[in-house]
Amino acid sequence: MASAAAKSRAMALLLVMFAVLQVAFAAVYKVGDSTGWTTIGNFNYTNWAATKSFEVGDVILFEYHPQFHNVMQVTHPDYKSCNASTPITTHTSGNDSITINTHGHHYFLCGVPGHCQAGQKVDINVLRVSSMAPTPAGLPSPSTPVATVPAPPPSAAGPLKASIGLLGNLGLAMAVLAAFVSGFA
Ligand SMILES: [Cu+2]
Repeated sequence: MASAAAKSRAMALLLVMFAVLQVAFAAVYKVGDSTGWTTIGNFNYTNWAATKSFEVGDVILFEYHPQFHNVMQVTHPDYKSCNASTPITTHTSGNDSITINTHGHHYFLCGVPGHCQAGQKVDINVLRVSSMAPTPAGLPSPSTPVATVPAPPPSAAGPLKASIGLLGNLGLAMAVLAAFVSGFA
């Protein structure tokens, strides 16, 4: 008969394995593919994003000429109105890798005047159902106000539950979580 301590060690190991798997599964998406991040050619970044299934842990790569463009993560209202005056974060290297750490929408635009209006904006939306990745504990997620996410109905979803969601079975995940938590109780 396994002791509670042995059980919790096993569960901890399981979580580590899932974390490792997540690293292996994380995808890198270059925004605009071969076009990159630009206003030239009126690339449709909305259509580009619509063909992707983003997951937590994925890396969004913006490649552009830093003299002509930049990348700003912005709020939903600023995304809609192309307001570049109050960005959450700004990237200017021309080769910016941004790791998506949370579910929901992540709004990016080019802050150079006129570029967002010309379509240089993209919404990286990580759906809850498609994302079974672990959420790093203690990581702040200020960029994605839950209130702006229209879709899935609120559930008891939390970071811990998400961290074992790779099982693809919510019920099993909850059971494992319960065992894991009780192991430490
Ligand atoms: Cu630009």
